[in-house]
Order: sequence, then C-alpha cells, then structure tokens
Amino acid sequence: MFFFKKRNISEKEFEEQQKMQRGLEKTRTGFFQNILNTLTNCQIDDDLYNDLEEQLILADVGPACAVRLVDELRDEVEKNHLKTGEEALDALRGIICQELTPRYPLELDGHPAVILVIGVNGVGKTTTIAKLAHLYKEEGRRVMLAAGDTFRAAASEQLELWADRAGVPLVQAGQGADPAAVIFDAVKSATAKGYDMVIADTAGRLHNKKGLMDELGKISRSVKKASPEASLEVLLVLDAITGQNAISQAEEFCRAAGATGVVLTKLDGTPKGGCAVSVWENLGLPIRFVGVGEKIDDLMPFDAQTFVESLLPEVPAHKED
Ligand SMILES: Nc1nc2c(ncn2[C@@H]2O[C@H](COP(=O)(O)OP(=O)(O)O)[C@@H](O)[C@H]2O)c(=O)[nH]1
Ligand SMILES: [Mg+2]
Repeated sequence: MFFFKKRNISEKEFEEQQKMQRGLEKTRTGFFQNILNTLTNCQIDDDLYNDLEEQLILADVGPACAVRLVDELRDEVEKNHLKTGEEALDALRGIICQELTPRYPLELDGHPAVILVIGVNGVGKTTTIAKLAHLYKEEGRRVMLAAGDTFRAAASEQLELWADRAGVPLVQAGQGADPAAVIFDAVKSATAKGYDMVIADTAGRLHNKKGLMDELGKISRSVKKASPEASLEVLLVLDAITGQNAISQAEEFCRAAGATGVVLTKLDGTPKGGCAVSVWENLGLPIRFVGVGEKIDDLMPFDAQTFVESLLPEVPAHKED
C-alpha cells in the first residue's frame, strides 16, 4: 500500500503549504470538503464508493480518472482490511498523491536551460513566464526572456513590462518576426553572456495541428543550433477554470507540440482544482507548476504532497493564532 506519509515540516514548507491552501481555498472548501465529510464517520460500503465517485467527478477529476481512483481505493481497503472512514481517507490521500507525483524530473541542466511556454490565448502564458523568471532569479539563476509571441505587437510590450518588473533582460523583435529566429537570438545571446536560462513566450494561435507542429519543430531545432548544450522543456499552460474542458482540448495539441510538462494556472479562481488529478491520465504529462494568483510570486513549483495536504487537510486548514 502506498501510505500517505505524515511529516514534520519546516517553517518554509509550512509557508508553502499555507500559500497552496490559499490558492486551493475554493476547491478545498467546495467539492473536496464534501469528500472529507463523506469519509468522516462513515460506513465503508458500496454507497460510500458511489458517493465518492460522484464527488470526485463533481470536483472535476474527470469520469475515467474518478472511477479508477475509487477502484484503487476499494482494492486498498480490502487488501489492508481498512475499517474506518479515516483510514480510507488516508488511503485516498496516498492514491491521489501517487497519481500526482511526476514520473521524471524537470530538465534544467542544459547550457542554457530553455523553457518554451505554449498554450492557447488567455490561459496565462505571459504571466507564467514572468513568474518563472522571478522564481528562478530568486534561486540565483541568470534568466533571460524571449518574446516568441510575435503575432501581436501588444504581446511583446506586455512581456517587456513583466521583464522590467522581474529585473531580467528580454530579447524581442518586431511584430511578424519569425519566433524561431527570436528564440535562436535569445539562446545565442544567453550563451555568449553566461545566462543559465532562457524562458520563451509563444503565440497562442493554433491555426492547425500541422502548423503548430512545424513551428515548434523549427523552434526546437533553432534552440539546438544556437547551443548544442541547451536543454529544452516545453511547458503547456492550462487554465484550471476551464478544467476538464481544457484538458480534453489539449490532448491532441500537446501531442502535436511535444509538450514535456504542464503549468496549471488560475487554481485560485476555481472550485474545480480537482482537474489537476487527471492531467497525467489524460495527457501523460506531469504538472510542474501551479498558478495561484496574478502577482509575480503567485507561482508554485508543484509538489504532490503539499497539494494533497492542502486539498484534503488533516487539521482545520487555517491555524488559529
Ligand atoms: N487569478 C489568476 N489569474 C491569472 C493567473 N495566471 C494568469 N492570470 C491572468 O490571466 C489573464 C491572461 O494572462 P496572460 O498571461 O496574458 O495569458 P496569455 O494570453 O496566455 O499570455 C491575465 O489577466 C492574468 O493576470 C493565475 O494563476 N491566477
Ligand atoms: Mg501572452
């Protein structure tokens, strides 16, 4: 059985947890509160499993994923002779945590480490780039941005404002410039100037799958051409407010784009944060970051355990001082 490990946490981890709890407030006090209630002081029987399945679906976990999680829970309960709702709840925490734990690490060891941010319009790509720049700069990395969304003039201007705010340089070109050329220049410049990381914006327009594939293929090649030592992560940004809809629409898109991970934004704005749980099942991609607000420090590296502890807390979520 995958036991959900209770742990003693440091002050920093406690702060992270508080931030995640605030980000997940709507989800936690909504559908997941019902799940907590259902599993507190209950009888473990078929009705309970049916209720749970329904609640997981309402929480936007997605029907297929909800059915599988409840099946796994049933197995765990039987195998380990779990008797109480609290024991079953712990098993459920473990199952969800395992589901959310990335199967492979984020690749950032290239010179430079390149992160390409993709996704449809309005999901939060540009904001996420600013937040990533801030986060990695705080970690002591030298970050450069590339304005690969050359489709709209305003996109570059918006990124320029964020770059100033984050205090990092930006490589940009005029409207209509070739995004692969902009990103090539950024990677070249970063290599020459000793920057560790290039984070690149892209246009959200998805005329067709082939167009997208060609464009992203071209960008990947120009990254390698600019620096053979570069690593490349392609992060697909999904808006949690549109939840399961966004995930099913992203299925084809992410395969075409060769995405390597997901950033789930706007978790703070929805009671349906449960959609996070089905990202691996539907897209075969790990969640790397979550957006929990509009400010520059409202992005958190994704940690499955912190997420589950915030979603299904053991103690009342808010500590009284
Ligand atoms: N509440 C909230 N809003 C966000 C988050 N991320 C982005 N946004 C907002 O979403 C809107 C679109 O963001 P933008 O970065 O321009 O999206 P893009 O078109 O994908 O580049 C902006 O108003 C952002 O402030 C988040 O995590 N939480
Ligand atoms: Mg944008």
